[in-house]
Parts: sequence; C-alpha cells; structure tokens
Amino acid sequence: MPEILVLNGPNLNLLGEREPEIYGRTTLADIEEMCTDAAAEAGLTTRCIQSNHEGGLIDAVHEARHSTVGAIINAGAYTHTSLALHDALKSYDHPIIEVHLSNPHAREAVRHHSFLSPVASAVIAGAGAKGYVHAVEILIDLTLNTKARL
Ligand code: CA2
Repeated sequence: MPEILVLNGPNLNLLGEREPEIYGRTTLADIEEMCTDAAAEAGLTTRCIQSNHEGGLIDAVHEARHSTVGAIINAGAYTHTSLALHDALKSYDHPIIEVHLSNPHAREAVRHHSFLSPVASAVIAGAGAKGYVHAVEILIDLTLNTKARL
C-alpha cells in the first residue's frame, strides 16, 4: 500500500505534557494514530517519525524519497531556521504539507518566516491536532485524485 511520511521535529515528543495553552493536550502518539486512521480510509499507510535533531529529520526525508508518495511535516523551530531541511525537501519529488499546531504568524516575529513553505503544496497552521488530519486529506487528494490542484 502507498505510504505517507508524517515527520515531526524538535520537542514535539513533549506534546500533551507541557504548554497545553499553546499546543493543546493531544499527545504525539494520538496525532500519529489520527493520521494513520485517516490515511487508512484511503488505503494509505503512514511512516511516523519524530526527531529532535536537524540531521535526523533530513535523513528521514532522504530515506522516504523512493518509498513514500507524500509527506506531512511539522519541523517545529527548524521551520524558521533550517535551509538544510528546505534543501532536503526540495529534492523530495512528492507533495509536502507543512503543518503547525499553533499559528506562527500570530506569535513572535521570529516565527513568521518559514524555510519550508516555499517547497510545500499547502500550509496548515493554527488548527491544532486536527490540522494533521486535514493535511492527510489534502495529501490523499493530491496523490490519489490526479485532478486535484492546489
Ligand atoms: O505550532 C507549531 O506546531 C510549531 O511548529 C511548534 C514549534 C514552534 O517552534 C513553531 O514556531 C510552531 C515548537 C514545538 C514545541 O513543542 C512543544 C510541545 C510541548 C511542550 C513544549 C514544546
């Protein structure tokens, strides 16, 4: 079955434990299960990876290049700093959906720029954990429905 990459960056392993007023109470395991269930409805499987390291995220993108059909990524703070992750995603030849639990544009100025948005087909921000499910639905449209355009 076609597989999608669900990639989460630094500190997102702490979801549900700290700062619920910003990031909600849903854990990363819950989010991964929500993505897996939503993907299964369309006959897709998920590869869920979390890394606190920039190189770990880049390795995950490289390893998924030939075995996945699309990617959902919340790179955490690396969103705003990592040209290296931008370059890795640029060489990933499938749709990419950038997700943020909070809305970085409503926060400090340092969070307003994303290195990933230029290589993303869509960006979902501020919708909390449900944003990941929306991202799966968009990926399904883009990968299985060839008429879908964003
Ligand atoms: O809103 C998002 O999803 C972010 O990608 C989260 C990043 C932040 O740097 C981005 O600007 C927006 C931070 C993730 C930190 O995750 C935590 C989870 C629980 C407790 C503390 C941090």
